[in-house]
Amino acid sequence: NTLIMSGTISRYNFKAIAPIPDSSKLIDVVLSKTNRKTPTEIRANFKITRIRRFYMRKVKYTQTTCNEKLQLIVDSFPNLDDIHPFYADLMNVLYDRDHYKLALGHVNKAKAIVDRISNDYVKLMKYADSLYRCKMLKRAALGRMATLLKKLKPSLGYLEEVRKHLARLPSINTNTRTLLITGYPNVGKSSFLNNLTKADVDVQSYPFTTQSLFVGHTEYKYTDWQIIDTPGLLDRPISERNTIEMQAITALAHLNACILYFIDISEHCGYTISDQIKLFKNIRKLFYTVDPDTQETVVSKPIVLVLSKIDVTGWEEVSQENKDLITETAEESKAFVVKMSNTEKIGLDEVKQTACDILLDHRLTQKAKNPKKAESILNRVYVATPKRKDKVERPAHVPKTVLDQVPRPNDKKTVLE
Ligand SMILES: Nc1nc2c(ncn2[C@@H]2O[C@H](COP(=O)(O)OP(=O)(O)OP(=O)(O)O)[C@@H](O)[C@H]2O)c(=O)[nH]1
Ligand SMILES: [Mg+2]
Repeated sequence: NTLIMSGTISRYNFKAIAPIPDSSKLIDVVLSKTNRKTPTEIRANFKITRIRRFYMRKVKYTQTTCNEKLQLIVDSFPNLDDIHPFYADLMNVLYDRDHYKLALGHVNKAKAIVDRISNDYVKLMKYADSLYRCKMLKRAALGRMATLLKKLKPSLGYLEEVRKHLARLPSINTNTRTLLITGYPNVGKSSFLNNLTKADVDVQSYPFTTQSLFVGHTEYKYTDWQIIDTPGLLDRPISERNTIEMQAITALAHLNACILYFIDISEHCGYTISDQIKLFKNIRKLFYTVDPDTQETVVSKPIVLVLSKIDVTGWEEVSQENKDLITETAEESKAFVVKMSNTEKIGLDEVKQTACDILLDHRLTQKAKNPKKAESILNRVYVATPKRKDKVERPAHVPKTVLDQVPRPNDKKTVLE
């Protein structure tokens, strides 16, 4: 049986895109290649057919180089329809899907125009009756191609900016085991990532320190886990969220991860516990899905409510009202509650273990529920039942020495010390 790899590629090498030349550089490269590869070795006394052929070749050569360069640019950028929805959405948030598609479309369309220019002038050259005419037509053709490339300036400039930014994006694997940290600003998210990984993310005593996604790696049960830190969120409708917050929302919506929702119970972050719970309830729908069979809403992502900064305010000091609020919310969302402190290093491992364990558990149940997965596992299990080849009885032979050592049911059990 052949194993067919399906699904989308989980990791993209966005860092491998070659720098995009600006339009004048592109014109330079194309024209100088034409000059180098098709040197002028033609004289007025040559036969006109030979002269025509020479200049036609020059125009066609320029057309080919031009289109090769443009194709290379188009091919080097990911197609938003082919990549994982997380990356497609993230790129939409960061670079605007329409702008991106328009820029690539602009470059792509230029190829067809180059072809048309080339064809038009090659046709005209068939009627040129002198070296001078041929040369003028060639010059006009190359000139028009150069003008066309010049018009690509804004699109090429934009694509180069996108390329530079893409190269700085963290490499998030959409398939690997993931813990996703979220919550209000200033609640200790980045400090937690730094405590568990070598990520070394900036930590400051003011909100909005983290402005993009960060990824760190840790080990649990002998496998690699990625932990993603996200920018802090405020409680507001999605339409009012800015680019920075939308990166966090995109990750929350698309990544199959265990969600670590941080609640600063000391309220030192500047937001009350009840506000933090309100935000949780607002974004909670991102972790729910509707079961296609029962039409019931189910919690599709495991959640841990991480109560942070317990070195400042212990759980006992939290008002009864807030305690109830937290406990009820956790029950509603089937979330686990773990208390921790980054500065005193209390509960760090407990948060990690809880999160990892419930994600592993969740992945197992998801796999068992998926009928396709179950079927594919069954397909790999094959129970062979041998057919009898004759009537001869072949009883199992157990040596007497072994039989003698087998304890009978009424033998006394020996207890090992
Ligand atoms: N006392 C105490 N302070 C903490 C703890 N964790 C973080 N802090 C402090 O809280 C402040 C914010 O910490 P960050 O880790 O930057 O918080 P964040 O959630 O990443 O904040 P944003 O990036 O702005 O969303 C810093 O001054 C930290 O030193 C903790 O467990 N106890
Ligand atoms: Mg941060």
